[in-house]
Amino acid sequence: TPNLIPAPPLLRVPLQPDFQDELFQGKWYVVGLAGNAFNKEENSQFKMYATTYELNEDNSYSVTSTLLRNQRCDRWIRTFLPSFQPGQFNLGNIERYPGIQSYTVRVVATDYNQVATVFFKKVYKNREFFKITLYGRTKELTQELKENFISFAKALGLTDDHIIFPIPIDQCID
Ligand code: DKA
Repeated sequence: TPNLIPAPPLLRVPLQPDFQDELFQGKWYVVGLAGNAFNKEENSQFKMYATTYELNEDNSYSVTSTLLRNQRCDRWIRTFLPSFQPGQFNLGNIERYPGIQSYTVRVVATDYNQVATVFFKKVYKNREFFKITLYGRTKELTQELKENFISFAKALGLTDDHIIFPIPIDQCID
């Protein structure tokens, strides 16, 4: 098992002020992806996927990711439960995910209608993994937004090797 770049303490990860859970709903394309278990070389052909957030009555989100895999559309659904402050969540039904000891989600920044950055941290089999996503309401974002994402990833200790920009596709995610 390779060594992992340590996950930053949550306190060092910004939180979107006055997070609006209703406005964050809907479909987000994963325009950028970075994490301590990602490798640019191994993932050079990584295809874009989309994640949809739908608010439930109890203020949890149903979170559905749709990915093209082996010529089929795979769907992954999980629940994010609101945590102690708006914009922060924990994975619901964690007992259904063998090996996962904790899973925290934090919306770093968003304007709701164009772009978002979200931080995810999980403890899996006693190892701490983290990733950040650059979400877009569209499949393309400006170079400036992508560069801001790269800077943020590097501020968290990641390098260019850990940052990927998935290839836009039409299947499954439209
Ligand atoms: C995304 O990549 C959303 C990621 C959500 C991850 C939750 C997975 C929990 C099960 C291990 O857009």
